[in-house]
Amino acid sequence: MGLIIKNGNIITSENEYIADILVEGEKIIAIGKELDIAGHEVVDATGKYVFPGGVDEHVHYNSFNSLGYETSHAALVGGTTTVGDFVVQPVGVGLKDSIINYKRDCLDGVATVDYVLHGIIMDPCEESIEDLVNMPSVGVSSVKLFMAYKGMPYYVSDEWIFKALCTGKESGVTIMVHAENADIIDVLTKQLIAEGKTEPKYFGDSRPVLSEAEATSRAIYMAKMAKAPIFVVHVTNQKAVEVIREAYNEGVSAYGETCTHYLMLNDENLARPNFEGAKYVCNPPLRPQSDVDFMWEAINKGWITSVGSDHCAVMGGFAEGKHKGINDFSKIPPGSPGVQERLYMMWTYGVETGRISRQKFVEVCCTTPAKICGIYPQKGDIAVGSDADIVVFDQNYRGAISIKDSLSGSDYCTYEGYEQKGIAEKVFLRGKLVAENGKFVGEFGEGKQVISKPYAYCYNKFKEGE
Ligand code: DUC
Ligand code: ZN
Ligand code: ZN
Repeated sequence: MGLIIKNGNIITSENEYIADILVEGEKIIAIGKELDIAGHEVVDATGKYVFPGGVDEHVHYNSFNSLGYETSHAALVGGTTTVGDFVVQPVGVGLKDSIINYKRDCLDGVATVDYVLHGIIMDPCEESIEDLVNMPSVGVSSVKLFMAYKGMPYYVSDEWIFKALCTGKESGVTIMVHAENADIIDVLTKQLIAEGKTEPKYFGDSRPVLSEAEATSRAIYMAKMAKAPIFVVHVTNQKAVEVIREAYNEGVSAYGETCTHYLMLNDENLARPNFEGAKYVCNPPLRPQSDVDFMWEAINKGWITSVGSDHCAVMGGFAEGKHKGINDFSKIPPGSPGVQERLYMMWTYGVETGRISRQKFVEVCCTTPAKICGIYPQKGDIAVGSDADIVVFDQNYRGAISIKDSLSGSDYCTYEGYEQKGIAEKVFLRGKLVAENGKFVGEFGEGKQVISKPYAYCYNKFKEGE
């Protein structure tokens, strides 16, 4: 017996049409009008939208002091069926081994959502660079390097970024960068703290727009010299987007993502009273409203390819985690939960306000992230042969984001009180119903690794092996 999702208004990144979807096992096996329902379970989606399960290419579990996969059902409840998680490389452990160990220790039997993994180079040395070519053998074809965090384990110098770009392209590994100028941030942070400006409202001043634009430009020049593609994660502002856009127009394979909070929240949140600003400390920081407005234009015009959540539910939440920085904003653990709310914010404040079309919503939240992660068309599309990751969306639901509905494990919601128009009425992961109207109804620990194919989206301008 299969499953038929009947008569829904199917939205893909390119199309919208009413049809039935036939699922057998874990896959979509047919799409058409008036499919024969005999012998199948039927879900009536008449009057509802139906779109691919969200692909959130940018989340953190078990890194940056964040909670782990025991909270990953939050993604499913929010309509996201696949996440892209960044795997920390402990010093002294090979890059490939860091993936094998992480899977064994943190994922197998714990993950409830499907996941694709990105490496992080944290032990910059020749062995780590050489190991890049082995990453596809463990299903990983993207690796992040941090230009920020002077004096901290995440930081890598330009030498290693350039080498990673040169070697990564030999095996089709996409190099991702966190682009902020570490030295400038270090100087400004020390100055501000020395002046007694220790509250969260000064956090943004320590990491200015230009420190991001400069690092973005430097990273892209390195990619150009290496003749390699580059993907800039969590782009926040107009200047950085312009750097990417100009390079792309000149023929460089430079791409960027932004994140939900850079579309939803501005820097005024950092000045909230009673240390509440700490909830909004993330790297890079929230920007002025003019940049927020520009980022909507950037996704609409295709200058920015995708929208991740940068979900990072800091251990201890606001009460204990964020309060580590009560006397010094630079000690506030960065990051906020957002995987559960990403699609709702993008729909409510993007589609419902007319800022983006429904197709664009699917493109930036599902399809392009899957392409960037090398997991398309298995994920990110409603198509015959794709995994049956499907959201039946009731666009008439009206509510508000509240911590009482949150499954993130944190004690606060980044978007507390924001309107929510529409709800994932039913969420299917590989053909199994896992969430219904804000409730998790699946089995814990059934998430699977999605194997990432090398030479993914960012290599589109390249030919394999060149
Ligand atoms: N970068 C991220 O992508 N997430 C958390 C903090 C950071 O620096
Ligand atoms: Zn980052
Ligand atoms: Zn992140």
